[in-house]
Amino acid sequence: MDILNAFNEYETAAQSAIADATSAEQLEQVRIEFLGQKKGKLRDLQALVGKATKEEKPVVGKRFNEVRTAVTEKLEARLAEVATAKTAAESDFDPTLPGQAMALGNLHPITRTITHFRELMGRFGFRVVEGPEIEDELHNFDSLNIPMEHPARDPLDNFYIATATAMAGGPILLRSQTSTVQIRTMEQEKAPIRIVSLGRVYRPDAMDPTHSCMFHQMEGLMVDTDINMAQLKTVLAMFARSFLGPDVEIRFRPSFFPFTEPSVEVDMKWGDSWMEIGGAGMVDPNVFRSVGYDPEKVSGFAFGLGIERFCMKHFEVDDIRRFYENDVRFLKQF
Ligand code: FA5
Repeated sequence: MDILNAFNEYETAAQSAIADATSAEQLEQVRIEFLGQKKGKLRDLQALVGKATKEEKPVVGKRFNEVRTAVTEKLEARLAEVATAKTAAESDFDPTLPGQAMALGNLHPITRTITHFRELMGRFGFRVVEGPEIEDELHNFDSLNIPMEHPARDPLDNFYIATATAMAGGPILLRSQTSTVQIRTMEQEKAPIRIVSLGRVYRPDAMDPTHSCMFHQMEGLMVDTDINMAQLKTVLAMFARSFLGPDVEIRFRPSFFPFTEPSVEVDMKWGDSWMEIGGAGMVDPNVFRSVGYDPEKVSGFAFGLGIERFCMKHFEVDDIRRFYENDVRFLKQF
């Protein structure tokens, strides 16, 4: 039937005109041309329907409606597509620009040092344990044989936390040393013990090239039946050489800590002078008693090392404050 051919031709032409249109304006032109009420090609088709014979009419009428609906729907769909494309084109998004490379971070030198310390001490057979940074006086002082009148307890030399103290019903402070973890470990475990604990400690010290008010310590504790000072010196010397190289010079000086007897301080060569890197000694019998150990049956050594100072030597940093200024130019070097 010629009429149906005309419908098909109309539909094909309309579909391709719609597909070719790339803007709302062009689509409006297509609408006027194909669906327009006044002069559009649809009117010509309508005229053909009018001319159809009585028999042809039902078929032709149905086809007319189909074609009109199909073209109208196609036009609307394309209009929506063009509108979305326009939004994307108008935005700042330019898919042809090269991507922005992600800046890769790296671990803080102190974090790297801590990881390295753990690994070295693990090889010496020391297990890593954790302890809280917020402490009571029992663990920070009492059990460590630090008497009530000792200057280490001075509120001006510690960070006491007023609110926590009020809530706990007893003095609470930020721990001033990791020796607290010796006590916590011995409270929970029986000898033999061989642990290290690495973490933050806090002291209101004046900041200078070797002092910070927050710094890190590595505590070590070894308790067994026959531990002596020679073993302590060997472990510390081996550790220092493993971390800082075989040529590092360290020395031990007699010193005093309430929780060790005898006690030493450990220094390392720093240019033409020496820098203190830690304290150590044989665990004081009073400490053993405070945790329920029998000092006649066990002996032990303990040490507390300043992690920042090792890190300074290792990475050749001459001022501790550099670690905590968050200067990316400095941190990038590691
Ligand atoms: C102590 O803290 C003892 N608890 C160490 C100890 C443990 C002795 C076990 C015996 C047995 P001292 O206050 O000296 O000791 O600190 C130990 C190390 O921490 C120092 O040698 C130093 O390396 C480091 N240190 C101390 N104060 C600071 C600070 N303000 N900033 C950076 N490092 C510090």
